[in-house]
Amino acid sequence: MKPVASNKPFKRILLTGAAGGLGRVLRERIKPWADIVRLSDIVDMGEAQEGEEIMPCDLSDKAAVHTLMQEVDVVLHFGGISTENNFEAIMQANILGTYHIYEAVHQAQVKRVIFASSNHTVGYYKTTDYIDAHMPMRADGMYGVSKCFGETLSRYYFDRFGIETVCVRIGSSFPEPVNPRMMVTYFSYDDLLELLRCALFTPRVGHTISFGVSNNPASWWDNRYASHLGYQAKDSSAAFAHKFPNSGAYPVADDITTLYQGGAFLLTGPQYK
Ligand code: NAI
Ligand code: 15L
Repeated sequence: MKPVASNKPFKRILLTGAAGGLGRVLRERIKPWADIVRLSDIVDMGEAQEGEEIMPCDLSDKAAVHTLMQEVDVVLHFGGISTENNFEAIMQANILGTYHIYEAVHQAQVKRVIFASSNHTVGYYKTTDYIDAHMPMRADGMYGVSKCFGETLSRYYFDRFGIETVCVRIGSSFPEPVNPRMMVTYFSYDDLLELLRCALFTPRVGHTISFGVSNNPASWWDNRYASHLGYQAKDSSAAFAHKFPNSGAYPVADDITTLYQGGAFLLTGPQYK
C-alpha cells in the first residue's frame, strides 16, 4: 500500500531523557509535531507506542549518540543528571553527554536543538534581584555549572556552524508548587509545552536563552531577550496561593535557601564554614 503523506511539521523528533519526569509528560504531547518521536534514555522506557521509536542510549557513549542522531530533524535534549551530584557523574552525563549531542547534531546536519537548561545556571543571584539572560551566569553548584557548559557549548555551535539552539532555563516544572520558592519558579506542563512549541516553530531563533516559567505573581526573571519566540504563559502559581499563605514573607533573613534564587541547591555540595 502507498504510504499516506503526512502533514506533520517534522519527520522525526529526538527526545532524550524520555523516561524522566518531563520526558514522560512530553512523550505523548509532542506527537502531533512529528511522524516519529524517537525516545531515548539510559533506563527502561517501556514499549514503543504508535508513532514512537525507542532507542536506549548512554549519553556518555559517543558512538551510541551518533547512531541516535541519524535521520533526526530536531532534538529536545532533556537527558542527564537533573539535580546536584558528584562531579564525575555530572561530567559524564551532562558535560560529555551534551558535547556528544552537539557533535552528532553537527555531523547529522540537524538544524535545531532545544536544550533543557536550568535556573541553577543563575542560582547565586539573590531573590531580590531581577535578572535577564544577558547577565553573567552564576551557577549554584556543579549541576548548574554543567548547564552553563551546555549553554556555552550551544552558543559555540551556533557561532561556528549555524546550528540553532533555544536554551530553556527551566524553573520548577512539576504538577504544582510544593514550597514557597516554587510560587516564583513554577512552570506548568502546559506552559512548558507552549514554550517548546514556540522554540521549535519560530522561523529563526539563532541562539536564544529563555527562562522557562509561568506567569506567576512574583518573578526574578526578565524574558526580554527571548521575546522573538512569542511565548505567552497561560498558567500561574497564583492558583496555588492558598497552599503558602506566608510566602509574602519570603525571603527570610539568615535562611540561605530563601536569600538566593537557587533555593535548597545552596545547601548541596561543599559548604563554607
Ligand atoms: P529527570 O531526572 O526526571 O530525567 C532525566 C532523565 O535523564 C532520566 O530519565 C535519566 O535516566 C536520564 N539520564 C541521566 N543520565 C543519563 C545518561 N548518562 N544517558 C542517558 N540518559 C540519562 O529530570 P526532569 O525533571 O525530567 O528534567 C529533564 C531535564 O530538564 C533535565 O535535563 C533537567 O536538568 C532539566 N530541568 C528540569 C527542571 C524541572 O523542574 N523538572 C528544572 C530545570 C531543569
Ligand atoms: C532543576 O534544575 C531540577 O532539575 C529540578 O529537579 C528542580 O530542582 C528545579 O531545578 C528547581 O529549581 O526547582
